[in-house]
Amino acid sequence: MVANDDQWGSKTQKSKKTWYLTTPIYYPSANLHIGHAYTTVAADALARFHRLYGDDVLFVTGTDEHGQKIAQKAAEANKEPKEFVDGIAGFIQDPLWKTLGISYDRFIRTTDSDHIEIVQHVFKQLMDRGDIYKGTYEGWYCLPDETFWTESKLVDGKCPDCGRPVERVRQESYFFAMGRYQQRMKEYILTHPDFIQPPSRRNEMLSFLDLGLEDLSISRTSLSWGIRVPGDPQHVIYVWFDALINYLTAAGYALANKKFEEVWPPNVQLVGKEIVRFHTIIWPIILMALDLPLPERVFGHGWLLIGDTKISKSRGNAVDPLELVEKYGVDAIRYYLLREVPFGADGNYTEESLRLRINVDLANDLGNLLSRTTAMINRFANGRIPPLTSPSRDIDRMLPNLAQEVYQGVEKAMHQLLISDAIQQIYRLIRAANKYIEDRSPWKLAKDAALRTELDTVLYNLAETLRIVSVLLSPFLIETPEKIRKQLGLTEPVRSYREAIFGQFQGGEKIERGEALFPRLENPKGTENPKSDGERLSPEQSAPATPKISQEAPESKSGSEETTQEIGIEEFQKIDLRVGTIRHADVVPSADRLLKLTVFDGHRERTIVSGIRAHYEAHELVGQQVILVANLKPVKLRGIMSEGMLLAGSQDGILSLITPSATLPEGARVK
Ligand code: ME8
Repeated sequence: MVANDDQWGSKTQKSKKTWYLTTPIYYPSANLHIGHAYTTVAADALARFHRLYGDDVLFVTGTDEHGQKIAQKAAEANKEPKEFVDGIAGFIQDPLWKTLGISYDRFIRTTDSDHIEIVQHVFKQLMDRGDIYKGTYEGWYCLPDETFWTESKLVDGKCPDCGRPVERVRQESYFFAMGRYQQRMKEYILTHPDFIQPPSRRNEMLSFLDLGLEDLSISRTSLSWGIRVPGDPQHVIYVWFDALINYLTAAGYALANKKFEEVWPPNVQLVGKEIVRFHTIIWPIILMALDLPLPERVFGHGWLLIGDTKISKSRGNAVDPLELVEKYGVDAIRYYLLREVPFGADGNYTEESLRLRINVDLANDLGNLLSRTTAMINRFANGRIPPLTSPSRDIDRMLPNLAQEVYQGVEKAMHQLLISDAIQQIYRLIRAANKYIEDRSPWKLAKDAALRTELDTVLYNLAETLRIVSVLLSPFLIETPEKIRKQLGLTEPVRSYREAIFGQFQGGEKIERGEALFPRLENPKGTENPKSDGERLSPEQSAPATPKISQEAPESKSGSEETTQEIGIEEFQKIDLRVGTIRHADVVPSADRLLKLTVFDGHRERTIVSGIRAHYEAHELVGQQVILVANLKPVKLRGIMSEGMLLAGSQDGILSLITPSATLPEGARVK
């Protein structure tokens, strides 16, 4: 598939610079939780996007294994520190990141021998340049954050960052002479508006610098679990100084090959907001002291919270990502992490919001689009994608135009690290395609042979849109794009983002219907599904586009697969089925799936609210005979009391009301 570069605003030439992306390296003090998965899945989506975009990508993540906290945890577990971290670092790689599909190029551990060498090399270089000197440190230390604090910075005698108690430390120490870089650092931030993102974090860092910058204690004698200071083995190097240098090690710093020149500096460094200070003050000053270029962008994203509390290992509210994957599947979890919270802001995690995303966005909007489209191609086009025709109606040009607009929107959002926005763009296309099905009602076009070309155009547009959706979703979801493509008869994986150009199907490709992409989850009792973005729906409305015939009937993926429990004739006879005639039909304002029907049942007129608006125009129903469940308990839908239910059959997005084959008197019993 060849796309025109100008049209798509993409690059024609690969840049020489490797696109270098990092996450924080996490403490293997306990198993990681969804907060860590949040950063890492976001980084993975960026890495996959850039690979598909044609960049050579170096994506690095790893573990920060030294320091007092880890030493203490190892002692508690009755293990040697190395043995302790080996277990957790191994688990993080496999099964954790493997299961979540994290496509890192290097998993760096600070106990790796090349890293130890580079840290000592940097230490020596800075000593030689006079940026490291020996002195005595007297002050406070926050163990959970592994951070030194002077008396004046404490808040109520506690750590100003996390509010936890600090311990008094007095020891001989090596110092990094950061203070002298204060002005240079400030100027750098001011003249590089993209360096710290989002802008609120930038302002915080400028204010921090204005308070004055002290030299940093970067060695400890009270601890043996760490990298030794070269030439002075009594001292081990401060864990943050050691950890930040991982970004140099992974880039190939000080190796005798050319890799470092191609890689350096990092294009994007993702971190949580609590460690922005380390990454935008201490880290860049180390680089300034080494005469190296600074990272292009450090992005401090917000926290996942439960209630008002940050999810964290030490607060005991950790949620295990593997348990969630086990329950809901990897793409559901990736989707939720990437879509739910605008990247940068804090956001609340709840299992309920996760289930809603699965039901509404994945099962309803995306899953139904695929199942309806393939079902209609099967039924109306013998299972083969019809050929591309040039559309004669404006409505049939809408999806091709929107697909191009969305592609450009996604690309722009991803370059700005607006991951959730990029996904929302893709959903504009998915939702527009679902609406297009309703607007064009292919099952109606299929009734008239003269409308064959129009029907072909509609089916082609839908298949192409889904193919494009499979391309656009590729950085975010790791199984679903392939599943969509398989059902569309495509065997090749997505290789380039530029495949998202409209018009690639030739016509004649054989589709291969498969299972539902995301089986719909039953709602826990008492909860409802919002349609999208917060709108609450009644149970009937929240039915997927493949409608249920009953509010209470169990959902079925398709009618033919349904298995039901046997019942006796007495139970069947409890259902009072009657013939009725629809006398009036109106739309229900603000409920785009509902019609309000007045049905005469032989005795009286009843109001029945029915979720069939996508399939019938109100006026075409008036006068039609229907079968109604006459003894169904009334229920309020959108404020209207609905007194019964109509029988309808449905499969794969096609719905038809059941009607007697000859006119019968209203009130006639149906048995
Ligand atoms: O700070 N919400 O490691 P760490 C969002 N080793 N992101 C979260 C999160 C939450 N509730 N909880 C954790 C360290 N994270 C150092 C880093 S880098 C040279 C050294 C993510 O195990 C987020 O990226 O405490 C945060 O910055 C990181 O995990 C902290 O991981």
